[in-house]
Amino acid sequence: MNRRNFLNKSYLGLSTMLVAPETITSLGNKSISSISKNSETYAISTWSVPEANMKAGRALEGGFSAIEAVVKGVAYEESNLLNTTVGKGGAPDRDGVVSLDACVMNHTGDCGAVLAVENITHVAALAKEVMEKTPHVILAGKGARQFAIKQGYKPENLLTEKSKKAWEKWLKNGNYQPEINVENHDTIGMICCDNSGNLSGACTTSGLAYKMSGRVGDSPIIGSGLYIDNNVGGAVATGLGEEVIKTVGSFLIVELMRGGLSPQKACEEAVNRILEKQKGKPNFQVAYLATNKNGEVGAFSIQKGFSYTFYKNKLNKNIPSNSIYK
Ligand code: SD4
Repeated sequence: MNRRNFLNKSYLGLSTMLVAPETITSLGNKSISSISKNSETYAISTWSVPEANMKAGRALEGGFSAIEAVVKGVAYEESNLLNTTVGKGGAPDRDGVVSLDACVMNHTGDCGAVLAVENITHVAALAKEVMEKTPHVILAGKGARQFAIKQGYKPENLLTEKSKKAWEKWLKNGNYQPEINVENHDTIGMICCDNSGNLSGACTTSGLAYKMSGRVGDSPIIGSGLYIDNNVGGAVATGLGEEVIKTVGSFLIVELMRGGLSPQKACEEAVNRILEKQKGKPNFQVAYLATNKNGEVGAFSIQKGFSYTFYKNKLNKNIPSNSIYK
């Protein structure tokens, strides 16, 4: 099933059903231990990514841990040539070079990230290797690429003919403006809950199309593009990374949930933090997706058009998110 069919078959209006009301009265540190773990596995991802999300959901059902499942899931989009904002086939920077960003975070609070990596498709898996096999959290650029090759990753040309043509067309004007076009935002942020009730997440992207060389967005920045606290919940971001970084969006959402907000309310508050700084209607998109330890899910965006994919009990659904601007 292609993405658009999947989107068309989505269950409109289901978001209100899945986003439970404020059932958590307090997630403050003292009450955390009394919250029962949700041992039903589930996977959530930003945007309409049915295959990737299902891969993760099925991996969880097969007994894989949340961190293994997120990496397996997002790998699908990283090698999907039709997705021009993730992995191989991703839009290049202004100089025609595809550079990828990714990070992962697991239930123990360990994390790994790779920034501005060229020629390596599966950067979320690479971020997991940084987490597991190095004393560091972040590897960038050449060093990340060298580490990947040492780990046995094959360098590839990530620029497809289609992306090259689109870039050449863009070069004619060469005007860089952040775009709110929904189709231009497909960065995949994924959070999984495994059968031990543990949460892990991954975020992987080629970043903004035609960015400046060396530009890194929110996606590989722990706390901005992704944050997990296994006692509280997790959050992921997509959209204009600069605005997410300025408000440390994903960390903010997790802290708001720790303070007692539902995932939905926390996402809304994080979007508001961005809007507070804007004069008038912003011309960019930022969207958040979050879950807590009760298995509740929330999503919210600035502009309309954001949706997320939710896999649970063998059902994979695309759910439209609410937004500030309709
Ligand atoms: C970035 N947040 O690099 C990413 C872009 C994005 O869907 O989400 N695109 O700023």
